[in-house]
Amino acid sequence: MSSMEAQLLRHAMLWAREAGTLMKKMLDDELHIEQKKNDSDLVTQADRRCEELLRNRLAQVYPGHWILGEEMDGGIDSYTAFKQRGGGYGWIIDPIDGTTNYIHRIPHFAVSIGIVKDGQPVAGVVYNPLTDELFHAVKGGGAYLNDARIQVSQKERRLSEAVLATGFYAGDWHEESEALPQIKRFVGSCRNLRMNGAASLDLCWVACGRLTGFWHRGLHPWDAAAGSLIVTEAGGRVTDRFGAAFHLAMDSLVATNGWTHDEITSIFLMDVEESYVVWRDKEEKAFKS
Ligand code: 2AM
Ligand code: CA
Ligand code: CA
Ligand code: CA
Repeated sequence: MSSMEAQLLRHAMLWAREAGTLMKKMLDDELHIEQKKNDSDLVTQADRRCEELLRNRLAQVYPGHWILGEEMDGGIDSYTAFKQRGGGYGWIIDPIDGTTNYIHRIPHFAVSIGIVKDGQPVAGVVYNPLTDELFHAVKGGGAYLNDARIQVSQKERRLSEAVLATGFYAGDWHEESEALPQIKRFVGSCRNLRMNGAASLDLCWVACGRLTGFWHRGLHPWDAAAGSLIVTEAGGRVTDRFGAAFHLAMDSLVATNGWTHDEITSIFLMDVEESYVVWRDKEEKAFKS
């Protein structure tokens, strides 16, 4: 680890604890809740205050680094965001990951801070202030939960043994959506399924072996910037849902202990094959008529 990266990590850990303490304290008071797009897409004053805190610390200590944060940059699409920001060091922050849990006072949410250099993740920190669990990783340096080195689970080697987590948006549950048939297939083929409501923590739980794997569609860079590095540094595998190399602007993510990875991506490939068959039959019929 370079001394620069060690210093960035120290700051990320310090500020994650600071933001975590703030969101925990703000839980004691009335939460000021606002709707973003709908009843399932919410933001609180705590989300905004924590992002502000992180942005202020960053502007003071690293004025030359760029920032991408959910509550101030949420409207931009990921490709444009990365293009605009360019190279150098960047900080990708989710002030509260698991806002719905936070609002319902379910003790499962975190602050997530990912650091990238020229587009590549170099360090990541995810902190759950209620359990006081701080996950971190630096590229090439392994992954940690507090002071202990962590590793993905070596026990579950087949999908039938896997405990998987996922998450969906309210908008995913319509008739034509792929979400329902996929859930059905996974429920039928894995040990069991969880929907915990905080993607950054799901990734860390894959990294420390509590979960065998995790998949999600439509995540944003701040959901996965820290957690995806923590998984790979813990010996796990991260790709898109078809098994292609993962990057932060991607529309889908699959993170596993490695052993179960191909079985999981093959479930998504089944959908592609099915839609190919439907398309092919339609073409054939049109050709014959
Ligand atoms: P958030 O709490 O920071 O919004 C839940 O499946 C996971 O998806 C959470 O990590 C949540 O992050 C994220 N997510 C991102 N956009 C979402 C949306 N529009 N609705 C629900 N969850 C969303
Ligand atoms: Ca999030
Ligand atoms: Ca958030
Ligand atoms: Ca949100």
